[in-house]
Amino acid sequence: MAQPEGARTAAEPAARIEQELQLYYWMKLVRAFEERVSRLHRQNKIFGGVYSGAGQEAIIAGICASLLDGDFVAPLHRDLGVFLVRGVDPGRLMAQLMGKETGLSRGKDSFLHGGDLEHGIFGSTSMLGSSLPIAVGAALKFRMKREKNIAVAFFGEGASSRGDVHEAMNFAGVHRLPVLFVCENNRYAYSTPLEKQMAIEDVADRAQAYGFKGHVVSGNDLLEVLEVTERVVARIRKGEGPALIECKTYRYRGHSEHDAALYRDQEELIEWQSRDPIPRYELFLEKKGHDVKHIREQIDERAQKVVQEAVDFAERSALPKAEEALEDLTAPSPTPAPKGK
Ligand SMILES: Cc1ncc(C[n+]2csc(CCOP(=O)(O)OP(=O)(O)O)c2C)c(N)n1
Repeated sequence: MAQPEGARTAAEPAARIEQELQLYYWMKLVRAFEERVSRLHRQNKIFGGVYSGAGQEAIIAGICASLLDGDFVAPLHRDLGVFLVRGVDPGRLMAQLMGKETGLSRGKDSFLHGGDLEHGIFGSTSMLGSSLPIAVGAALKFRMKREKNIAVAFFGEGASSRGDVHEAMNFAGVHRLPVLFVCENNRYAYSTPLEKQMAIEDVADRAQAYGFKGHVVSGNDLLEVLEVTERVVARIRKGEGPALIECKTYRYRGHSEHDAALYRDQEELIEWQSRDPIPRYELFLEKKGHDVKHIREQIDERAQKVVQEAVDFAERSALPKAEEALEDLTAPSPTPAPKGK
């Protein structure tokens, strides 16, 4: 990313400064994109449910910053930002949300199950937690083929109560597979509060039972997520087996756009908003000598432009044709082996 005006020019490596600003841009882009999606949902332009991750952007940016081409990611229904940060075209993503034929699944699904394997993104599954065994399977494939990549599985604290999650972690622990489990603990699973979900304080404690380390970080502090992830991912890539990072966070909106979240009180929301990851990171940038006001203006403008172009592209795109309804529903049959072999 070209450095915006206002970026400090101290004797620090340009790559580091560029990364600092790139992370800021990612959080801003994800927030702007999701805010727009919420508005479009109210205008009845979105196909299917909308599960906003507003408030959780530092997790997406901080985890994805350590990923490389070829890594496999299984995001949660709330992780639209993973698509943007992993480089999926924002226009195609918006078209997916609007059910258009230019979307990732050519208009055959809502955002919820849309994936993009070209960018190593597996579409989330309806059964909570069932994407963890899939990520573990991808990690097993990396191990069997001696590939250097890793798999990452995002899940919520609600999903962590499901059997699939434990089976996946157990298998990964036994076989020391290259997989990172990321729990986005936002304190509510739909309307179920944390204390009704589990009898322990930290999901991360469960990792010990499967023979690997669990780490707890503030999911609203990008620098903390980043620092722990870099360390943990380096160990996974070296072959030291799986790890779990639990990110404590909060979702600002309801479970989905149709949920007014009346089961939680306003004060709690306001308290968490005061820990918003974006202004918190701006403070860091300011301390490092950046002209934050200037950078914010430039980055907001850039993010809004990207979002607007994505909306324009999606709105211009056609709905899928009825005669294509049965295409791409199953994987192509493997080419039969030549006779006599
Ligand atoms: C096995 C299963 N049970 C219930 C649901 C309905 N459901 C969808 S999302 C959700 C809440 C999930 O909470 P959590 O895993 O903490 O993730 P969050 O939505 O908070 O990000 C529920 C109960 C489901 N999809 N699958």
